[in-house]
Amino acid sequence: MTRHLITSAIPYINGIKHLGNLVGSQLPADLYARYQRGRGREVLFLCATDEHGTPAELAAAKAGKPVAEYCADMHEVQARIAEDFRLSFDHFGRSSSARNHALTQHFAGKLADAGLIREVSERQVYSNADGRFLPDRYIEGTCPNCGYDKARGDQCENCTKQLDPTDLIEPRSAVSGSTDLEVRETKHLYLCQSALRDDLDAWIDSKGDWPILTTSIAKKWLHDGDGLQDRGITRDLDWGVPVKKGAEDWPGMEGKVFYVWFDAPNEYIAASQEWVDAGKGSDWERWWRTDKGADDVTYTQFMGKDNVPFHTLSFPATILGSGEPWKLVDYIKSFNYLNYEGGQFSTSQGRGIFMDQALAILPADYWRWWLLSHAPESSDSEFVWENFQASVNKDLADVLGNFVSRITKFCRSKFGEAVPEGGSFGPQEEALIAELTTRIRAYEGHMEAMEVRKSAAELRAIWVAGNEYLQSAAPWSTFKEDPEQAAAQVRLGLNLIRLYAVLSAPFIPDASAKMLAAMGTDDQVWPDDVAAALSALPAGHGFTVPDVLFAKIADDDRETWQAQFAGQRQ
Ligand code: B3M
Ligand code: ZN
Repeated sequence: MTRHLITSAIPYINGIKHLGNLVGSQLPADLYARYQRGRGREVLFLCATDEHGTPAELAAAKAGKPVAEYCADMHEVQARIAEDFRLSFDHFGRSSSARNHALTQHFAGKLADAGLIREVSERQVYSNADGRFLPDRYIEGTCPNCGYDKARGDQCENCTKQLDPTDLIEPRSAVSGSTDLEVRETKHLYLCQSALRDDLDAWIDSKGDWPILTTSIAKKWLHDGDGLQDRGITRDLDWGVPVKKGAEDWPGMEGKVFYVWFDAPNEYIAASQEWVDAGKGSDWERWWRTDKGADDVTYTQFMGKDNVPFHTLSFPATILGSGEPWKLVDYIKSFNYLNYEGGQFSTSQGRGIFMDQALAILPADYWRWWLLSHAPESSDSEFVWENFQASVNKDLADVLGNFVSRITKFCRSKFGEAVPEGGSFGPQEEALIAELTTRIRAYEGHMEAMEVRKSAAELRAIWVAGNEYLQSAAPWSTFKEDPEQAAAQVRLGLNLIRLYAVLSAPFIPDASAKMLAAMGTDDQVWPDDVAAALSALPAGHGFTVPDVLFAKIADDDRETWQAQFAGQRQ
């Protein structure tokens, strides 16, 4: 059976992430991991914090902490919030780990041995006002490709083009705003990506099933203009992976570190080593080395569209260039952006809702459901409070929550707190089973294809089907003339709760756990056979009426939150 290696883009360490970050990588990756586990497949789901580069240094300076301490603290904060959002990573690693240092230096050594690294005397931007070399992302200016005036020296956020700072028109220091910049000579290492262009091109061509969003971005950077450019992979910074060739020093590179985008993807592999070191697993190589069994692995990556060039070109260039039998990604699921109330979510401007703030007002499931059912897949999508309120109130409270509460309370009042005996399924029940079978197969298809919105819509339709059945079977009326028949209807309804818990767990794990607990079962077997699944809880099986699964959001609350989040995060 295939094993699933799943990674989410690793969030930067420089602060708590907003909901736009969450829905673009970690949350859909979690959905997929939970679904695959639910189907009984072996899964390794990894994420980490991305701890190097200038953003980490600057955030630490702002927090008044040494950068290593800042990263350690912020890693804990992010890990706790991830847990509170029920992100089910098998390991949440750190790109600053000793494992990643060693691995990154190892790759650099292999690439150098393969003749894929060259030294370049480079002219680099030095800020006289700031008294330092300015790393790429701390130079801002106008994008030569699209004209966006807040493009950063490493990448234009607007058109996703990877840039070099000297490409920018009218550059300025993002640290001080100063335009008193000069260019100084310094030596750096370049990865000869251009030598791998044909290999990368052929590899991407072999991925006919990838989403268009992914392949179009990759193809654009392979073929537009001069094609794939060699990339500088070292920086003049203190914090990062020291430049070494394997375990050896690299003459002339003293005091330099690898560029954060050179080390960050390697952390996907290093995280699996950390997972073993932490005693959670025993063999990382069977997930990553094709000479050690990883040929059976299906590897899926989740990320926002701005991360696609690094995963379709840069990281594969490292892997292919090493000449070693590492597992390459099989499928890249990428996302557009989620906007917030008519503008962008923004970490730097504190605009939107951040993960900790979200959980302070409502439990994880509410957010998970809205975010996933509105995932920015085919285009950007937008968070609007009214829409969030309506979707929670309708889908979660009226459809799912109400179903669970009605059937359990009715059973308790007429038959007591055990699955009732008697009666048998007739045409109405057969029709429901047939509809559910069709819908569950469709749900599986969408989940396998990582069609997040379609999966959510199908799941909702599955909940609706149960409600409609209950509405038309009306056991409360049936009970008056035919209590046996009502018993059969209620038995089906109670079994539906368990079925819903199993199917819904990837989206709303806490509600799912509550439903299973109320049904007095931990039978989470996937409903391959729907009829069988609907008799899993036999007559006489005890249950309890759960507390309200989802509270409705009142207009007052919505208005309060709307006002609370209208400004900037302090
Ligand atoms: N930290 C960017 C981001 O969080 C970056 C991803 C790295 S994936 C190896 O969007
Ligand atoms: Zn641009």
